[in-house]
Amino acid sequence: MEINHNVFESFEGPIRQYLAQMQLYDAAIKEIKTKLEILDNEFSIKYDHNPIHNIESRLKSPISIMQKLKRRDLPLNLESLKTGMNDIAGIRVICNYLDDIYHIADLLTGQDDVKLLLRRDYIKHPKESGYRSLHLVIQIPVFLAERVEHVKCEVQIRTIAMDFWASLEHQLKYKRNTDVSEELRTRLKICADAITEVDVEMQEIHKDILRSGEPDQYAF
Ligand code: 0O2
Repeated sequence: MEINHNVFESFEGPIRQYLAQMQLYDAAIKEIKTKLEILDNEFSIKYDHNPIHNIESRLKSPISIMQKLKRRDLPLNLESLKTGMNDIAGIRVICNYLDDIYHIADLLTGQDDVKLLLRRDYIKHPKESGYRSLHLVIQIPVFLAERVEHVKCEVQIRTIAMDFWASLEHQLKYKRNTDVSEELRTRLKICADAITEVDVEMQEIHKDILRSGEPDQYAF
């Protein structure tokens, strides 16, 4: 999100504080994306393999923020936004293979300035819907002119196949204003299970190719 500073300076009070807070989340997203790109580049040079297929990011919209705060019975103020929400800054890392997810997560959270606040492994423990991803809530320092702010960001890491399923399932469930029937939920879950098998098999094929003598090796 690019912020026009002339407009920014014309705001007072809570709106200005909200914009300043959003600017911090925006800065955190930029920092974390850079970290991920550096890791991906290092892999590609050293091992001829890119673990990251692509990276997406977003700042949660004001409407979504308000809805989430209301759902959780939290007051609509800056404090509950900062302490009660983990996903105002969100990064989605789409990896090629299952192993890439855990390599990237370990390398990112192993960095000195990255503090891991929460880790939810919905790959080893998928949600009832069939949703699979590794979720990390991390905190990183953002250096401003006169102070350092520690800013939270949710990083969702998943394979291309998991992302394909989650994107379509999200559209099918949330873009409609009615609940999805039990039968459709079961069919979506069957698709999620089929995709899991594909992910595992693609990983195995990749490993077999590596074993057969290709130069692409993981060990640092
Ligand atoms: P959006 O539009 O993606 O942002 P937390 O957010 O951690 O404070 P919560 O809500 O319990 O608490 O977190 P959870 O369930 O660990 O992760 C929420 C996010 O994961 C969702 O964000 C989705 O992005 C994704 N997600 C979780 N379950 C599902 C699912 O069944 N299907 C799909 N497609 N995505 C899922 P939001 O806020 O719902 O929306």
